[in-house]
Amino acid sequence: MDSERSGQVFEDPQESSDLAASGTSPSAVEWAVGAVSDRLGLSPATLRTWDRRYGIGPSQRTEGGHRRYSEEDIRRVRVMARFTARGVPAQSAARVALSMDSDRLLIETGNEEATEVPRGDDHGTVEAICSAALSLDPGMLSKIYQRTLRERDLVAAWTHVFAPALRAIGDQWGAGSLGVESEHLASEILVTELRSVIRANRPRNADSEAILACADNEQHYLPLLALEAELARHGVGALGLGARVPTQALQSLLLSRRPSRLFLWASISRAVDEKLWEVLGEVRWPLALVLGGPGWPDEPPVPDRWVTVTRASDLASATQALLAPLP
Ligand code: B12
Repeated sequence: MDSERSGQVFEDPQESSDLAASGTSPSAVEWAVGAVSDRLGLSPATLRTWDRRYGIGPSQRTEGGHRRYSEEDIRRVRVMARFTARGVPAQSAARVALSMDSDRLLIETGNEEATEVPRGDDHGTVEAICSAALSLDPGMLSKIYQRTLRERDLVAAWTHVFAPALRAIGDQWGAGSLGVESEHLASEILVTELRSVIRANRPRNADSEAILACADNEQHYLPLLALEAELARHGVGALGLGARVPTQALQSLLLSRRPSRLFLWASISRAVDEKLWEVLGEVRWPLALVLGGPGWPDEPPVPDRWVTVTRASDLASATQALLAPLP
């Protein structure tokens, strides 16, 4: 573990920006090298080199000698990074950055700070997603989703961040405080990110043994994608059919492929007497059916001779049910 990442380092972005905005002494805020590296996208090695060679570094150190950056130190590093990125030699860039006083640094870096991905706990990340959706900011949404996927495993990212954010967005839409365009944007960008997890992990030679589909007329398919991505991470390929799979199409597919596992998602309430149950009655081979989503009836009328039904309450249990050996 990088010792400079450890210790009691203040990392509350809300509080830090409040302090910065109110002009409170920047020495109150301390960031370790790793945290500065995450915030600015610069490697820890570069940060250390700039400190050692050019004096562009932290104004404080811990008793153990570890670097601790203040918000003002970070602004100076931003200026240095901007000049060097434009090809200005490091020595000259450092001279300019060091010549700037607090006010000048604030003016120079204000815009960049505004586009920084906010940091925080899961709750803070959910709020950041909602606020990026509200301000229709696709770049910020991608950054937040990507960072979450980098820092958490997929099940944790979905369960603790993405699903709560989707629910919060749904609630805000229901209350009229967020437009449907924000809901579309937040889900479209998440679709892109989940698809890239699927692409990066898709097993090369695995047969697509499981079929994943949304019920007829069901447009909500993000949970399906999350499941496909998680199965791919386990090296299991699946045939992900996405939204609104007509019951008739599902029927032909079932009869022609005779899959051993089928996952069906429904967010919107289904009728107890719909054709799907009849179709499942035609199954004449062992089929593990996993139902996910709040739309299914409590006791679906599935004939139990060949079809075993499991209700999955979350991504982890759906994955488990589809990975379990067949009875
Ligand atoms: C994104 C979204 C959309 C997008 C979907 C985009 C996409 N690519 O999927 C779009 C804009 C297309 C859309 C359309 C509609 N939507 Co919509 N949508 C949502 C939203 C915000 C997120 C959906 C989602 O992915 N949820 C995933 C998880 C977060 O859902 P969950 O139900 O909370 O999950 C629970 C469990 O199922 C489980 N769980 C969570 N994740 C997983 C994963 C797996 C694998 C498993 C097994 C379980 C599981 O844990 C949760 C705890 O109970 C929800 C809000 C919400 N609360 O879900 C509304 C919501 C589902 N939509 C709603 C509605 C009404 C609609 C529309 C009818 C609106 C309209 N008038 O046009 C349409 C069309 C619906 C249709 N015919 O399918 C309502 C549904 C109300 C209802 N039950 O009838 C909701 C709840 C919004 C609301 N607050 O009213 N929507």
